[in-house]
Amino acid sequence: MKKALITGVSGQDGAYLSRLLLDKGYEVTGARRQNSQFDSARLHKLGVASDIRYVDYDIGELESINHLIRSTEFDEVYNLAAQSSVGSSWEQPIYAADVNGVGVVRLLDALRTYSPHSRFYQASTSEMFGLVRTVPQNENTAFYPRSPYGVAKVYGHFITINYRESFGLHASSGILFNHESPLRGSAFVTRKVTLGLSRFARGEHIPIKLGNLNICRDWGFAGDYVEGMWRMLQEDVADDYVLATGVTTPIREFVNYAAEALDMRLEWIGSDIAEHAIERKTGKVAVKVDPNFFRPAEVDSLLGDASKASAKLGWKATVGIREIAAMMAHSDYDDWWS
Ligand code: NAP
Ligand code: F7E
Repeated sequence: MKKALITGVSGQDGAYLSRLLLDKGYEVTGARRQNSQFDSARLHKLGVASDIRYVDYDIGELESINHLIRSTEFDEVYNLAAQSSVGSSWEQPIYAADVNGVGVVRLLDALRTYSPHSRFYQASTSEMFGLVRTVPQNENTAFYPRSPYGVAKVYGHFITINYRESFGLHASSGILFNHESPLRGSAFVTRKVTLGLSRFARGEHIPIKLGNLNICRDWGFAGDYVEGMWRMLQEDVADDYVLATGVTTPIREFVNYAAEALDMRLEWIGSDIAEHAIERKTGKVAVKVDPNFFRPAEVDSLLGDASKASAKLGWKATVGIREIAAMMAHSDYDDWWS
């Protein structure tokens, strides 16, 4: 039985990856951060909470990481733990640097010292492309991060490559574009929209306040992306891969897809900060712009080219954005009733 360690096991990807690995017969250890109230809601939702073995650790403490890596000989280590909110990274830039950047080298160094044969996955991100240099973005596109989150992730990405090249670790980095699901955190824009619209559909007519509606993202389904993570670690040679759908969609369009799924029709009126959407049946405002959600620096548009993952890993995204919006909207609407 293969043994896998997942940091960030309580998050969206941690839950989907746990389910995937358990289905494949792995023994899954989930690293939980010490001194935080462990939220196992997503793991319960996928029915895997009681099949995981949990260990407590602190990604900020070298001794804690060393202890974690020494405790078991893991075949595969997936580093998903992060301060993952780009917006919050401006409020806690040093924390973001420590968890998302230096935290990665703490793990890599423990692996080099105590478990050099473990395979390692680093959760890199399309946010590293930031102010994009080419369209679409692939593994050769230069990085230009636009947030403390993105800057820290660039360090995590390159230190993973450096430990692979310096010490021969089987360390791979997945440059994943945005991926969503009904388990997405409620502060991310897609889930904020599906939660808000499902409340609206239930009769609670409070407008959703959003930031910049012109932003475009290459949104995929989290279930597909954890399969890609696993495939990277099954390769004989470690490498870096982009995972993306190859389709980019403006936020406004995502809102329309989610509304459609809830049998609502939106009419967009006005521009810039006066832009808003009226729901036709009720005549009430369902969405409006609130500049408080604008970011100090933006990533306007991302579009990924996952042809390397397709050619080498046989991976491709299977769920389109319209389907994802409907899946999330229906899940939020149904949960409301239960
Ligand atoms: P998520 O749902 O926000 O989960 C983040 C996880 O990290 C949670 O388990 C959280 O634990 C943990 N964490 C937060 N701060 C921590 C700390 N100081 N020490 C240890 N653990 C900490 O994120 P996700 O969407 O699953 O993303 C997984 C990884 O992929 C992250 O590294 C993210 O940056 C990266 N990524 C995500 C996307 C995406 O679109 N989802 C795209 C590219 C890359 P608690 O429950 O204790 O808070
Ligand atoms: O924002 C805009 C916002 O917070 C997407 C993380 O998983 O994916 C995620 O980061 C876009 C941004 O995700 C609101 O300005 C407008 O341009 O859903 P988000 P993110 O920042 O792309 C990447 C790949 C990761 O690696 C991260 O870990 O939507 N936007 N209005 C808004 N965003 C939010 N959150 N809330 C709004 O009201």
